[in-house]
Amino acid sequence: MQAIIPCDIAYIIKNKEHTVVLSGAGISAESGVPTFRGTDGLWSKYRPEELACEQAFLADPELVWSWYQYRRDVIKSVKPHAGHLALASIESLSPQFTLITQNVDGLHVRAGSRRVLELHGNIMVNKCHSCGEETRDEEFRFAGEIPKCRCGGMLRPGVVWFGESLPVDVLEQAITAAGSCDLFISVGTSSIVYPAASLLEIAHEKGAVILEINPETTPHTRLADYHLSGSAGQILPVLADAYKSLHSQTAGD
Ligand code: BJW
Ligand code: ZN
Repeated sequence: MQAIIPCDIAYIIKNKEHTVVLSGAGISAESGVPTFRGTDGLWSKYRPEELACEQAFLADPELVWSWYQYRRDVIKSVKPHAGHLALASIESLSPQFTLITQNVDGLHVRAGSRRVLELHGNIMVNKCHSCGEETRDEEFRFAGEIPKCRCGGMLRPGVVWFGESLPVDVLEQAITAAGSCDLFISVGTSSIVYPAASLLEIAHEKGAVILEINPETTPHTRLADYHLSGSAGQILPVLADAYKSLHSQTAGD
């Protein structure tokens, strides 16, 4: 592991052909969306494995819907922050850039990122537990009654729960991007949930430079070439500014 500052990283990005970013809940924390494995909040007494799974939904759909409605309300009330915007601006200057997110909050798209792969779905989507039909419904509010599909089945949030497969086409694109990138940036993820966490391993095996941005270490820190310890909202804007200024110097040459 090398000691490094964001300006040095900007040089690294500048010299790379394809940058892949894998983001997790930590990047949305500074917008006000709680992380999964944090310690504050009403829902912290539940581990994500206890609510984000089909067994929990079938055992107590009201409890699971209440959790998702609370999270939908939080997400609707927040905005992307400087870290999300920084990734969108790095993308706009990069030859090839893929943003893979585990987040279901849609904040990267709202920040202007264009090539976004949502590995775990989107929280604003409702999906039928019986027929699988999906509809994006931002107006729906859970108020105690489980919503029903036109087929009569129970509607659930259109996200990927534990034990469920990720959307095949999205996962394939993510694996291809991780296996062909030359720089892989992991930001705001605990790196413990698979198969998302395997993407960094794929990139590492193929020889990509690995950068991790997180105030804490993770099981993947040992694979990282660089670990920037700090928050996404502080580090990414510095990185984007340094990158932009390098870019304009080259453009002016
Ligand atoms: C900051 C910050 C700041 C804070 N700036 N950073 C291989 C090995 C072992 C287990 C498995 C395996 N393969 C599959 C499994 C099982 C399972 C799994 O991974 N379990 C692990 C817990 C061990 N995986 C699955 O079940 C997956 N499906 C699957 O594999 O299908 C195939 C299959 C099918 C059937 C049978 C067997 C296999 C599906 C996983 C779905 C995960 N779903 C969730 C919920 C999504 C919907 C929702 O939002 O409600 O996804 S769980 C939750 O965890 C959510 C997240 O996307 C995901 C990852 O969490 P994330 O983003 O990393 O957040 P945190 O909170 O953990 O970490 C935040 C980080 O930010 C921390 O590090 C902080 O330090 C940092 N931070 N502030 C920067 N300001
Ligand atoms: Zn249905």
